Amino acid sequence: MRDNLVYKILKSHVIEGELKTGEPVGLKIDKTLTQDSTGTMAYLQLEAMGIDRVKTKKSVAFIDHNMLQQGFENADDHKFIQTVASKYGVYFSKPGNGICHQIFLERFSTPGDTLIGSDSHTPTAGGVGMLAMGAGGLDVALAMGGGAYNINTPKVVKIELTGRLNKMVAAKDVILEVLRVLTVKGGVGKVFEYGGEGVETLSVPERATITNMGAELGATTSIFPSDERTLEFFKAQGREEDWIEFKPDADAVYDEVVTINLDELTPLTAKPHSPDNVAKVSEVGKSKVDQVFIGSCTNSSYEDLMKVAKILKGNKVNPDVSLVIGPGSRQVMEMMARNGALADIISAGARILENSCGPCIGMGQAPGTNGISLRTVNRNFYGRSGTLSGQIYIVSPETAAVSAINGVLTDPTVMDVNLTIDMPKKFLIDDSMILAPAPTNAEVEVVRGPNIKPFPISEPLREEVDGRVLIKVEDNITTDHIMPSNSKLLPFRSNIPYLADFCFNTVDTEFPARAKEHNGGFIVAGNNYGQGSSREHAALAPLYLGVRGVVAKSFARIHKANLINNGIIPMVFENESDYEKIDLLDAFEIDNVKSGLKSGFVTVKNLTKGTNFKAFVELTDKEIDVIEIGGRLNYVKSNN
Ligand code: MIC
Ligand code: SF4
Repeated sequence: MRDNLVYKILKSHVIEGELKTGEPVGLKIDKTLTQDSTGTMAYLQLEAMGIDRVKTKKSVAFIDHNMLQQGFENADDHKFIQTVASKYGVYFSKPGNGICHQIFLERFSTPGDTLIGSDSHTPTAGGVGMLAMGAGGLDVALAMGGGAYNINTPKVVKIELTGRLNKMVAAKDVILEVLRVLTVKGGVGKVFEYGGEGVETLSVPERATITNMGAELGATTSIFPSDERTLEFFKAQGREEDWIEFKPDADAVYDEVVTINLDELTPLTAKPHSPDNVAKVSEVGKSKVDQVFIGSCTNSSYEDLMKVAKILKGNKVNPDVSLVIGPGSRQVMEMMARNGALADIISAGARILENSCGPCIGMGQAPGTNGISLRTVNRNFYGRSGTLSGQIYIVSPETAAVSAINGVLTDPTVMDVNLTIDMPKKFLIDDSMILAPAPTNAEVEVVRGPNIKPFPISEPLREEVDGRVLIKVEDNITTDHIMPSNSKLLPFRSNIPYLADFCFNTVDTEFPARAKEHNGGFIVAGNNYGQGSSREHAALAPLYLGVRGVVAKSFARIHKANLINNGIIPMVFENESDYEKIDLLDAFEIDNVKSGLKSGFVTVKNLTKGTNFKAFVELTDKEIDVIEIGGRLNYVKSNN
């Protein structure tokens, strides 16, 4: 049949539309995940949909992001999610059990199935052969309710891995190399399928590091086959019955092929402030390091942290460095506590955090002024660490650990340590922190703290849309720019009126006041607008501030979907040169919008300049209906 892995899953899950590259399809979703910082919204939306119980094979709610309980807000939100999950038939992973993607991989992943999660790193589960995609909370709520998940049929790019990694070169260096070659917008509209003889040299956690950070390419997702190495992992997790062999046809076809020779890779780093700003560690020079963080959903597996423990054993962390370790799950932490590796890490002088996202999302451990921080995370966007002047370099656990000892950024190949890890045949399995839902909906009362405020709902589209240009931003604006997240703001993820006052805060602190003064208006942006996280707050806060449309050179996939779901019109410049001709506070007017949406483009009048320009609106028929009726929730209600 010449099917690659991606088409095998797409063919068995397509329930709307036809599989033709670029064309919209609706997929049946087998499993879903949410985490707490997007989950409160997702479950409020699920409640608003008026269904009784989720209709997926399995849905899981994790608590891993908002872990610093500085006030009542986070603990209240945890309780809300716990009770609402139980009521609707969703499994609940308690705070302390670990990071959603790590636990999902360990305990819930199943090759050949579909997964969507309200977190952009959901593709982690692609490491075992799932088609796993990040989505906005509302899309996840809809999938929990049994609805299709809509994507454009992606191109499938084969990443052919040849050879084998050299010692001290890591899976992280593989994905950094892919990012170097393809950039943060190189994956838009594509799924990356890994193949070739190099695949079998990589363990499941290594594969998961690669699929996790594939999100930074802007890709729909990334996937590995499920083979003997995958079976080893499932056996160790006591889940052999969940494993199937899942391989592409021998003569499978691909839209493109990119070859990466593992033998040739050397340790790499992504310099501030973008994951594709990649250079060889050896060429960056021995910059002095203030902080090292080893953890996050990209690199916090048992295998990663055991390697770190081997490097640290018998050494001390440099006196000028703060080394912070965040294990990915309780399974990882407990196994390392029992085998003594955790003691080696503690003895070296590391600071041990609980099993959660932690510093990756600015939940504590913000570096000092101008601080240089090496991190094994997947994103080093401006301001994300919580310190605007912080300089975050993304590195592998090996580079991080060796540099923590030396006090300067160091190519780890200089150190001679045996990093072979004897992987246990059986992992420590204890699911007592995963709570099963109540048997029926009626048994549970949902507990709602005062921090949970109603979410804004868009209004039906008018014939004419007008307003001022409220902000004009550059290329590659991330959702961390649009709706920053840190320990001060994350507790308000269920309180849009509060959050809205910080919208675009790292770029332009006047934006919220300006938007309110002018009763809303437009955002003008460059390429790849809204890259990064899946947080729909980056659409909800602008919606609350009256934003009616975004005109950009191009959009990132999940953010575009979130704008549409919230009734905000995404428009793409026909001529990119028109971007240059727009200034802050120019008055825009778009007449006959509804017919414009149907014809695929609108004419935007710039009343201030007395000029016009054309913009494409690339929307499916369903998306047009969603915008016309004022967002996806209104659409769902009107179609029930
Ligand atoms: C991230 O890594 O940016 C996050 C925080 O996990 C987000 C989700 C969020 O903003 O809550 C993501 O990746 O989608
Ligand atoms: Fe958590 Fe960071 Fe992973 Fe996002 S990228 S899920 S914040 S660990």
